Amino acid sequence: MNDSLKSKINEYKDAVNKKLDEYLKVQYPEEIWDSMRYSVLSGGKRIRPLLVLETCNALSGDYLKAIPVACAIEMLHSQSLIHDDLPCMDNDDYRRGKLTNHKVFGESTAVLAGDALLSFAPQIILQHTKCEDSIKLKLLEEFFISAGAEKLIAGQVVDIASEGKQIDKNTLDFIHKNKTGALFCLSVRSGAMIAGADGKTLENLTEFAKKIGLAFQISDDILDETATLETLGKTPHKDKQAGKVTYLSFYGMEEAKKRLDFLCSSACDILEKNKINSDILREITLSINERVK
Ligand code: GRG
Repeated sequence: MNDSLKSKINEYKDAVNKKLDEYLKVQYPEEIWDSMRYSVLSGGKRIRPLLVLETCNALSGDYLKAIPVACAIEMLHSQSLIHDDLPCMDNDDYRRGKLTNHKVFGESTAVLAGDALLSFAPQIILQHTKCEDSIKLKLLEEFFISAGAEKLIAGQVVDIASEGKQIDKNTLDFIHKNKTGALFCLSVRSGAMIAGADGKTLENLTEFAKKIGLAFQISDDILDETATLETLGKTPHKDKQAGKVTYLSFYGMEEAKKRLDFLCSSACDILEKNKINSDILREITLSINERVK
């Protein structure tokens, strides 16, 4: 990646991290804000906020206007990780190279920190996004749908119900289109809506986001098997231990990598065909493929 792309990506990440820190100001009772801050400000690749800001920028929007929604989506993502790590779900001790939220703050505070992030995030969109009310309403509608029983929660429910079972490809796709793909789509669409994208552009970008969302999950499944606690930041081999079917166990390594490659190159084709000129969206796509190289 060239230096100017690296510096733009760092500019985006710094802007998001600064605002997250600002929005999540500690108040009484401190315990809950400390717990929320612990997870949200604990690193992470910030891929979803980057997608929001760069999609807005690539469509000639002002990316600064998209920062509140980028932060809100990162809060939602953090909430889903806190709850996913709980003993009643995936039961993980490590996340982003640190102890999981419930290991530090206890289960009841971790549940409440997730709940608090989920209700705080849309307030950030509502109070801080400078755009027309009709766009703000649409951002909120898509945020709530993505977080709810039609998307994120649907994926999680079917994932849990499928543990130890030999599921088919449609079920596997359903889980990950919702658990992972939904927030990729929400990110790209939110950035595009703030830039004032038309329906056709939104459709094309949704197709792009679906492909990189699935690609990201395939790379995640491969890394769960091949990476270490140090590089992964969380306990490896969890999927196998939980008896989960993954893209890796379903297709085998060679085919899984082929699919990952295909999804990333067709995502880049969508950008090119539709003249969405963004070296950063392209670079993010390539980096998803590079994760497992
Ligand atoms: C929304 C109310 C509500 C509940 C959430 C727990 C749950 C229901 C859903 C689980 C969603 C989940 C954990 C999906 C996994 C997605 C995924 C690939 C996470 C890893 O993302 P990275 O690698 O993480 O971008 P970093 O740490 O870099 O941010």
